[in-house]
Amino acid sequence: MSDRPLKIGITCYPSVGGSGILASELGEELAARGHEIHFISYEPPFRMPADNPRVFFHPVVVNSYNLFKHPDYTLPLSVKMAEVSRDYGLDVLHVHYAVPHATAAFLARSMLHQEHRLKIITTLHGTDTTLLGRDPGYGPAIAHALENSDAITTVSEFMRRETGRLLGVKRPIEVIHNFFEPHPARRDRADVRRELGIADGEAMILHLSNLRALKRIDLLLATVAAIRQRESFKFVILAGDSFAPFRAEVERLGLTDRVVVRERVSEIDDYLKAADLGLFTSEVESFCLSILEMMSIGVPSVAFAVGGIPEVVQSGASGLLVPFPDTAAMTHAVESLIADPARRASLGRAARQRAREQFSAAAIVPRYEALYRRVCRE
Ligand code: GMT
Repeated sequence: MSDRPLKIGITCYPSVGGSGILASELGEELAARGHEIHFISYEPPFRMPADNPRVFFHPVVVNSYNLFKHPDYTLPLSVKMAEVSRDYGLDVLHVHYAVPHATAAFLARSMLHQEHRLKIITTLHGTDTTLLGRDPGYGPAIAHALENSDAITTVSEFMRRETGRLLGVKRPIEVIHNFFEPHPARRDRADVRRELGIADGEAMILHLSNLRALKRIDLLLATVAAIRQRESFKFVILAGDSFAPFRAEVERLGLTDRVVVRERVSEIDDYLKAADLGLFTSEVESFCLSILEMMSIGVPSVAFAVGGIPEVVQSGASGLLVPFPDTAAMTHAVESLIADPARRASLGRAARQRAREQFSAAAIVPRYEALYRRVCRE
């Protein structure tokens, strides 16, 4: 196949979440490289590029019928995938997060029969393997959809191993790590810190996530509550979901004057740039895109050494990792960085360099392009 621009369908979860963010950023980067991008989902992805003539959005409409106790998304999604593939002549359908996207893509290809040999690439992001892959109600369907994809990728070596172990997939799984490109600042650092009430001399510790159970917000708050120099920091949480269920715990731990929460912020870059260090207590992460987001602007993180995180952060060089679930070690690591701005700066410099060399769009997007061209040729 020549190097003509490709027509690529992308399906992901549009709500706040690493897989949707990665898929949106990938679409933006591919469009900037001349490809035509068709997002297919029930809503425009959270960070879908706006006003780009090469980016299209095709909504999947889910009607509710009294007959069904649970509305079905898989079938309308597969019908829309088939329709868009046929009408726009898609070369590739790239689905992010296997459930139910990979199964819907398989159905779409079956609907098209021989009229259009649609290529399907499935990227596994995390709980599609580590949680749903273990569920007997999902595992066999996920494995079936993977065996019927033209290529399978995932975001870390950890995930590649787990997918083999939990789903018994025999096909090759290519590891293409996540990437992130920082956007230009819109507000200056001092302005953002003023808005958040960070006083001079206070370190800004930042956590961002969708607060799901595996993020272990209990351990996060326990770590922060144990920091001895109470006046030395503010803890800012950018919450992708309502923080209300955790308010009582913040109060119980006496953290009300230390914790600042912003919910469902779409422009996170300015907050990242205002931070001094990141803090993450997930019990499992296939990669942890939030850590990379901070690394890419030179902010080091403290996290548990779980899942794919050690592939992203080299402990002691580009951040600090401690064994799960040792919150005392976590607090100690945070305290050491609060007290040592020079160490923060040197870890931050190394983090930024690593992000640029290993996990930038320039390093990663060509690998997806090469994969698309390879499956189209096969
Ligand atoms: O698998 C999930 O829980 C959902 C997914 C998401 O949409 O946030 O998160 C995963 O994908 C991200 C992007 O590849 C990774 O950075 C996250 O580590 C991963 N989450 C988990 O593995 C828990």
